Formats: sequence, C-alpha cells, structure tokens
Amino acid sequence: QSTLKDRLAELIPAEIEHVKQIRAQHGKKSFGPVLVDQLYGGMRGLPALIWDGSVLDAEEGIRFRGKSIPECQELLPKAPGGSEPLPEGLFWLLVTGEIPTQEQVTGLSRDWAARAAIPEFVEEILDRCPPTLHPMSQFSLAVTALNHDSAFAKAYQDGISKKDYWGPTFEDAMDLIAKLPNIAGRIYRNVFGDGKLPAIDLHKDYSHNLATLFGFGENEAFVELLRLYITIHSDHEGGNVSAHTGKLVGSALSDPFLAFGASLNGLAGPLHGLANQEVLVWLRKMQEKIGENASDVAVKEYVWSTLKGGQVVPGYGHAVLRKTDPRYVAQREFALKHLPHDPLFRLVGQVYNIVPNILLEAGKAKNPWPNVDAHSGVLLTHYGLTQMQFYTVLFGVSRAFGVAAQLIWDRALGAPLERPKSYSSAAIEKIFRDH
Ligand code: FCX
Repeated sequence: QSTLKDRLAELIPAEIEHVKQIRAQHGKKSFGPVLVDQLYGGMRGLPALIWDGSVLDAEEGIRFRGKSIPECQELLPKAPGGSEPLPEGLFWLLVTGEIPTQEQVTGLSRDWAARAAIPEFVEEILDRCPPTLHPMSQFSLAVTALNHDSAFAKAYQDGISKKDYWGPTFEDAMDLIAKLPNIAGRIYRNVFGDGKLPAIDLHKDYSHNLATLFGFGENEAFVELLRLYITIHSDHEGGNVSAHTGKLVGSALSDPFLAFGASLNGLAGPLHGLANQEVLVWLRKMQEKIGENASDVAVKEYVWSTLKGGQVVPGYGHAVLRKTDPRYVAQREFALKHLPHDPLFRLVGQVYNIVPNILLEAGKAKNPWPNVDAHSGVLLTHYGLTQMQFYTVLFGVSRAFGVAAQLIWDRALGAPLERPKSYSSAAIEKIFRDH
C-alpha cells in the first residue's frame, strides 16, 4: 500500500503535463467579460483561480473532487463502529482525487499522531496569552510561530530547486494539520479550563484525539460529530477568504505555517468563519429577549429588529451559494439522528422556517438560505462545548485540510506569485469616458 506522499509523487508529473496541455490549447482564449461592478463588488464571480480539490455549484453546493457530501459520507473510510467519514480520508481525497483504503487512512492517523507535538516555545506563547485574547488570535499566533521549524523555509534557504518545492511543502502541510489539535486543545484548556492537557494517543484517529484534548474523548457521538464537522468544513473551493488568503500568501513562497496563519486571520472575520460564533450569540440574545419556546410571531419580530438595526442575520446568505447549504443539511441530519429533542435545535429549525421569507421580503440578500454556520454551534453546545468564542477555532482546524492540500498542489504545479491589477476610479472613468 502506498503512502500519501508516494502516491502524490506518482500523480504530480502527469498533472504538470495536463496543465501544460490545457494552457497550450486554451491559454490565449478569453474566459468571459470582466465587469466594472466586479472590481468594486469584491470580485464576486470573477473567474480568477484554479483549484481542483473542491468546486462549488451555486445550486447544489460543494463537491470534494467531484463527490458530494452524502457521497463522501458513503464512500470514505469510517472508524470502527462509526458512520461518519474520517477526515483523514477526506484529506487523501482532496490531495489525490482518490478514495483511500482503510489501511491508508489508518496510516495517516498514525503519521499525524506521531507529528502532533508542538515546540515548547509555542506552548509558552499560548500560556502567556491573556484569556481575554480571542481564541482565533491565539490560534493564528501559534500557527505563525510554527514557521520556526518549517521544512520549506529551511530548504529554500538551502537553495532547493523549484521542481522540488512540493516535497518540503508536503512535510510542512502534514506537520501543520498534525499540530493543530495540540494548539486548539491548549487554547481551549487555557481559556476555559485549568490549562492541563492530556496526551495524544498514538493509536487513535485525529478527531478522537482532538475530542480528548477538549475533554470529550469518551463521548463517541461527539467524536463522530467532529469527524463530520472537519470533513464538511475542510474546503469550499478556492475563492473564499480563508482558502484564497492561504493561496495568495503561499504564492509569495511563504511557508504553509505563514500562509495558513494568514488564512486564520481571514476566517476570524464575522462575515466568514466567525459567523458560527455570531449565530450562537444571536440565538442567545434572542432567547434573552423573547424567552425560550417563543412564538413564530416573536421570532419574526426579532429577525426584523436585527435587520432594521442595520445588522446581518448571521448564518444566512452566501456569496456564491443560492440554495440551502448542503453542509447545513448534513448537520441537520446529524441532529435529527442524535439530538432530535434538543431545545436549541428546535429553535434553529424554527428560525430556518422563518428567516428565508423575511430576507426575501427585505429584498437585499441574493441568497436567503442558511449556510454552514447556522447549525454548527447548536451541535457543539448540545455535547457541552458551550464556549461560543471557541467555535471558529474548530472551523480553522478543519479549513487547514483544504488550504494544506491546495498549497501542496500549488508548489507542485509551480503556481506563480499572485499579482492582479488594481485600477483607480479615475482610470475607470477615463477608460469609459467616450463609451
Ligand atoms: N442578513 C442581512 N442582510 C444580508 C444577509 C443576511 N444574512 N446576507 C446578505 N445581506 C445583505 C448584504 O449585507 C448586502 O447588503 P448591502 O447591499 O446593504 O451591502 C446585500 O444583502 C447583498 O448581499 P449579497 O450579495 O447577498 O451577499 P454578499 O455576497 O455581499 O455577502 C455574506 C455574503 C455571507 C457575507 C452575507 O450573506 C452575510 O453577511 N451573511 C451573514 C454572515 C454569515 O453568515 N457569514 C458566513 C458565510 C459563510 F458560510 C462562511 O464563510 O462561513
């Protein structure tokens, strides 16, 4: 059975030829118009990036290497007795486009557990952070500091040839993913507990170890939730803020730790990953204002008051999607199976029946449907992970899988420095003055 690195080494030469052939055949063809509105409008929909790992369809949602979330749930290897996919398998799929064997996935679990220790000085950085520093800022500090031991940065200093970049990038990407549980666990225990951390078990899978570090390793349903959670949050094509930031910073040949540290800073924004925290904050405020078991009429009024206050309804809307996010659906199905009577889950269901119609009536949001963040906090809360300021850290652990896979391929294919052209408003006016 080949390891992930062996398999990659086999796949890369053919893919380099494949890209060469596409560029020779189509490289000079125009790929749709660019509208001035797109320059001012956050480049929405501008075709500007290549990433094979996952593709988002506006109606159908994400597919990882062509596989929908239900297909991944069916096809990817599971833990003994489990029914959710192991994120190890999803990473293999993102990197190779192939479904791994159980043995290959176990090999990844073992490899990541063996690489999991973080340097003592990174532990000290985290231990010295005030508990009032947001967990995402702590996360980004620690990930950036891992660059101290970057194989890529060292190889670059030692004069590595461009064609060999992907090897040390792969090692860094594996180290990055492997070390995140110890970083996330330490932040969680420092901020919300007594700072004491159990050890990684070299024979357990990634999600089991992560759950153990938070203190939930004995709860098999929670471990299953983490497996699903990491899988569905891993990647969302190349243009979202965290994925694109990682790619952009990586294009300067910043190593994977620096690149992913930057991704995390983007994920920490309330319109992106922080929305999973914001959803819970919003639901709790709603409960304080209108009480638990509130009527539909009271919920409607609360939603309208949010909009009239000039705020967004967190967890709803999307820059690309135009239907209910299949990542929302997967989490809803998990809740229906494991916690159908949870009161907060019932509230989320009630909100789901109410918000889209209000957003449609308000007439601004292009997509009135819920996204991934509308549901994740409720599931975590159910199992006792109630500290909502921590939720985006879990999104961050998951997003490393997609960003890491992309960085490996970018270096393998020799992706160049990103440098799009910016224009001044005066230049736009001048260009179109006579048109
Ligand atoms: N509540 C209220 N207003 C909303 C809205 C919502 N949930 N979603 C969009 N709108 C508003 C926008 O604020 C914008 O208003 P403006 O014209 O006054 O600036 C208008 O509708 C058009 O925006 P639209 O084109 O539909 O959406 P964008 O592509 O600009 O933005 C996000 C997409 C996701 C940022 C937007 O829908 C939003 O703010 N949602 C709430 C925050 C959220 O859930 N983010 C997480 C998204 C994602 F899943 C993730 O990255 O994790």
